[in-house]
Amino acid sequence: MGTNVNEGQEYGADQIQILEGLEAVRKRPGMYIGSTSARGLHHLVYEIVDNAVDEALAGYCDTITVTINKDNSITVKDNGRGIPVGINHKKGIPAVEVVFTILHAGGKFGGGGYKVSGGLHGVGASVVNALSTWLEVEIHHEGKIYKQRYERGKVMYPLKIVGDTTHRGTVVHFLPDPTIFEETVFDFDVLKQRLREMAFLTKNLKIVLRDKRPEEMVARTFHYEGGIKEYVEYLNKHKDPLYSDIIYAEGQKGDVYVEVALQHNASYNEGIYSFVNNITTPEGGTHLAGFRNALTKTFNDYARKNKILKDNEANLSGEDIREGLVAIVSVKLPEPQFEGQTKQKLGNSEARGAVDSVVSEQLTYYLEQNPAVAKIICDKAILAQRARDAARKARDLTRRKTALDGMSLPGKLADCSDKNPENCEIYIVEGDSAGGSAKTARSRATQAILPLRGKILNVEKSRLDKILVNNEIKAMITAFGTGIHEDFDISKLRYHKIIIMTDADVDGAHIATLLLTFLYRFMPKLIEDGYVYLAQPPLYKVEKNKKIWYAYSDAELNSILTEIGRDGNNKIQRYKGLGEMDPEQLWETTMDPERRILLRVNIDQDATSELDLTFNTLMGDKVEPRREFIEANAKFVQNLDI
Ligand code: TTJ
Repeated sequence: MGTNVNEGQEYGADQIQILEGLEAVRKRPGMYIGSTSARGLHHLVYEIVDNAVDEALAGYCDTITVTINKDNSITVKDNGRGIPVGINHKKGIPAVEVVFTILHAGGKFGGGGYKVSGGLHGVGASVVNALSTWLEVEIHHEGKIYKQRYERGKVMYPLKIVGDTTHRGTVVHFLPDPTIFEETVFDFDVLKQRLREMAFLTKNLKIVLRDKRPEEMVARTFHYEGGIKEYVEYLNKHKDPLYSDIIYAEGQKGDVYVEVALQHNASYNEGIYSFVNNITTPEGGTHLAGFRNALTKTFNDYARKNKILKDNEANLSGEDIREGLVAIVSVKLPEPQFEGQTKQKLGNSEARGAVDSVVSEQLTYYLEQNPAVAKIICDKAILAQRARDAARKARDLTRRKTALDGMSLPGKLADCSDKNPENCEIYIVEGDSAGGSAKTARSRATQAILPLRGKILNVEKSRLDKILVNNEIKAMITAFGTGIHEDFDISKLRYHKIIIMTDADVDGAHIATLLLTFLYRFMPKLIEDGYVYLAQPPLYKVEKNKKIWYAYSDAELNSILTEIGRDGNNKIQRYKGLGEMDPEQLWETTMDPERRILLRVNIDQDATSELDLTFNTLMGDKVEPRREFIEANAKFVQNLDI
């Protein structure tokens, strides 16, 4: 049915080349979308949405709707001008067909706007098509609906007109190929996070995410008139902003469009997130360097000029000025060059100067107009400077000490006898009594025990000088052996498993979170590389006729009771803490490598500004990991003001 748009289209050498191109994508999908795991699956959606966002950036589209359908297919719809349906003269087929069947053909057809290119993932719609069981595109253009369908990248029929319309825009509907992807179920929260980020980065663009899989459809709308200003506001929502303005600079230098928003909070960390053409650059690059340089220079100039810094006082360092800073640095440029191992670092040198000059000019002006805010920031930076001096002295002292004494291990540590780190694990245990049980229970050769007393310092709420004199923190740093921050050296790690063992209750979860926060801020690589684990003590002990079962969740308790029969002979004990277990029980349930459950802690690599911890269960066939704990901790860093 329908009218053939390009009657007599011939499939010649060009078309054969096309098929070979998409065949290559199907043979080595990882080369084009990074992986065929859940991460790669979700990238398909971003690839398609990126095209619609380009149309929004060009000023022709203000709403994008993404729908997860019942069958886990995805529909992306925009109200832009529509992918061109006219014949592309070079290829002799409609431009839309070029977009979906020719590798690396982007959506730039002489129009304005910035085409996202480069980076691992800016690979385009044809890759999504190649990796889909089927894909249908519908274009509403000048009263007509044009349609084409592809299966595994192959054209099913020439572009045809299938009806009339009063709308304009593009609809793409696709089903990821289950023979390519290990995971084919979309995660609403993962899409939500990225789409929200895209909406923040493109002011006034409305993005709707709908999930039709549940009985009742779920929908979220992301629409931010303030763009990245609202992004900063959102990131500081749970923090304690030091002033009410969000400082904002925007401008264009040559080909580079620059937008920056910032605000300080009362914390001691910096959270600067940089983007190039709406793609996150976790490793920064020239745009970030330009921003930092402008910030340091502008504040020092201001502080000198206004006698906040005296002539005989040292300059504020960049780090001092960035203490408690939350900022978004977003640049758009026509041909971004990505560098570094993971291609996540901007290399274009023109971006450095562009960001530097836009920020310097507008920030200087802002500070002059807002002396009260300027004073607040300078005062915080001066306090940071003093604390940093004190911390440096404390650290020099410990460095000298460790150099002289060799390694003086903490007194509380019961070390293991094996000296090969690969065989060794260290249990960080809450409380002296549980620590005592663990010391008795452990396998001495490979398991070390470090008991920690009571409350763990919240590193989010203290400056470095305070943190480095804390006994618990010092004990962990010396026991691990790696050093911290820029001194960190993974090759000195003394244990290849760092296992946090706390009570299975709210307080235990809180302590575990504080410990994870410390590790994340001081030795993030330990988490990134998968050395950090959470022990999972059981919640229940069931006894019947001298036989014992342990349950690690309510669900498991239920299934045990179903199995053994629910009668008066069952003795059920709810463990409230590690202390209620004798050493033998602790060994059997939580420490014996043959029987225990460990959760490995990860940092979600795609969650840029909203750092999430994820947990992988080791021995996952045994039981489900404890849900409450994960839920309490999943939104880890975003809510780092624990
Ligand atoms: C290009 O310049 C001429 C007018 O149309 C421009 C264009 O390609 N617009 C466009 C593409 N709008 N929307 C898209 C698009 C939307 C989706 C959902 C998917 C793809 C691949 C493109």
